[in-house]
Amino acid sequence: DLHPVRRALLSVSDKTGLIDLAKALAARGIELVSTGGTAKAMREAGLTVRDVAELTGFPEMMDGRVKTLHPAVHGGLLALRDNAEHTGAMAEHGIAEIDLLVVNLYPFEATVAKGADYSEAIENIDIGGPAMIRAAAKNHGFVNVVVDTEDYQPLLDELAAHDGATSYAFRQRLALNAYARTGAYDAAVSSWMAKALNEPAPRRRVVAGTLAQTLRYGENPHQAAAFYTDGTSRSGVATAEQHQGKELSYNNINDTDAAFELVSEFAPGDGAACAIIKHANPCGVARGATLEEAYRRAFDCDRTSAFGGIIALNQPLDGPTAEAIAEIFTEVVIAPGADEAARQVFAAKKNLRLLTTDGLSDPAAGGLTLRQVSGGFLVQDRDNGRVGEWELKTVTKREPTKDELRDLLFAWTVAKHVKSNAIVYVKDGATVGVGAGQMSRVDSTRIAARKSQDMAEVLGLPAPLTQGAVVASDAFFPFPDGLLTAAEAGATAVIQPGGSMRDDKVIEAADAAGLAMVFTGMRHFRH
Ligand code: 93A
Repeated sequence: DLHPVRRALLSVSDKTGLIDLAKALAARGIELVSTGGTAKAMREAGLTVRDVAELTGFPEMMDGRVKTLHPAVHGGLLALRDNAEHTGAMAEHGIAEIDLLVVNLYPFEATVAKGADYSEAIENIDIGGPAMIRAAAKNHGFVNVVVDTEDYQPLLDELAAHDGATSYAFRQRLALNAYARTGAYDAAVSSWMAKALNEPAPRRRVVAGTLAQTLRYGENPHQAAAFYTDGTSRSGVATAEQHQGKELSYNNINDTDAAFELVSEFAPGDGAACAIIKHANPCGVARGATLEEAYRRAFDCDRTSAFGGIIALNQPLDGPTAEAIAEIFTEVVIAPGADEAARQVFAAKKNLRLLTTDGLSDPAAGGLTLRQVSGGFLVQDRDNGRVGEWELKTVTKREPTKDELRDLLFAWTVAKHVKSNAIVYVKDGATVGVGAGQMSRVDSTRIAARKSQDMAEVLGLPAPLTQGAVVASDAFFPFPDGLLTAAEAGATAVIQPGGSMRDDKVIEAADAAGLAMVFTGMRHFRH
């Protein structure tokens, strides 16, 4: 994969290091070709240089706007050296191979930074440079492309190491860097224009990712939207395979992600689990002896909200679960696989979208989450925090029972996936009341209890399922009132981070109500 360098084209605005580089290349017997100012600088240093105009048979024209934009240059950069048709075309048209391209672009960024006016900025948009860079980078099988002065020395080292040739791996690295440069350059032009035209932002924003899908619209029909993948996960919503149903919408993707990340907290080996999501919050999460039972128990947490929801399962979808799901309208089902029976059941439900993944997401995985704010964005580590049983600290006189403890940890895990302020009641491995997204914690506690009461009526139960349930709070109770509301609803045990100034008052209230309470020492805000 070594390829010798015999001819170099140098065209640089920033002449730093140019002469030393050119001298070293000339000393290796490499022919130097160059554009106006660059050629002049090299000649003044006593080097022998061929003008690009000699190669093209055209003078540089239009104030230099057209100097290298010619088949003699682009053919020399793009021709495949091992392709008879390409080498034939070179011979026929007298095109010389260019093995090394050294370019740095018109200083557009620096020009606009020093406050240049509109027409000066426009003149500083390099066209020929990026065209050559992209051509040379594409043909990195044979051609070297250097776009940074810092790469001059590594290039010379590479040539020295291989007796005037370069390796494929080296050329690949140069190409990768070259495309990053041209991408950033055009992004700078676009940002400058947006500013000059007083547009809030370029319509086609530069997003770090690969466009996976343009969406019909965003959160609302008047918002344009697209879905980008960033290659950081192999088993989440971004890599799932869709088997049927309409194209996913913006909100579908967002909710499906919330559902699948939540259900992925429950290892399939520990039993079946199901999460149902509406507006990015769970309206039911449950374990079950079977997947169908997990679904039905999750559904029973809040049947009203589950309508038109998004369902995630931690085991491959089977026939009986598919039958149960098909009883009401559901937008999306996502699972790590689906058997033939399940697919047949869903085949009759044309609008239901079925997605399968390769395994579950890893809740412990690292990574970053991004959130946009006006004029910028916030970056933070992914919330992969988990609390083990041994890390819990009982702060009340009463210790939780074994069953309570199991439910407390389940409730805590679910609370992590509920928008703050989050309150989650759990009984026997199923949520029985979820309070989400309230500005006051006591409101979340009341809402969750009231929803449970509503469900008791729907299900014809004598009492709401919060009776004898446990409760999780994603952050500390600042006052005893939230805790007392949970106790009134019938909760017997509490899990929360602790750390409030009034913890002693909250613990006192818990003891007075006969509750068992554990502190996690970790918070799970989610906004
Ligand atoms: O105006 S251009 O876009 N037209 C071209 O054909 C062209 N070819 C090279 N600018 C072009 N270049 C740029 O000229 C190079 O990217 C480099 O920045 C600059 C070098 O010009 P000179 O050698 O005259 O200083």
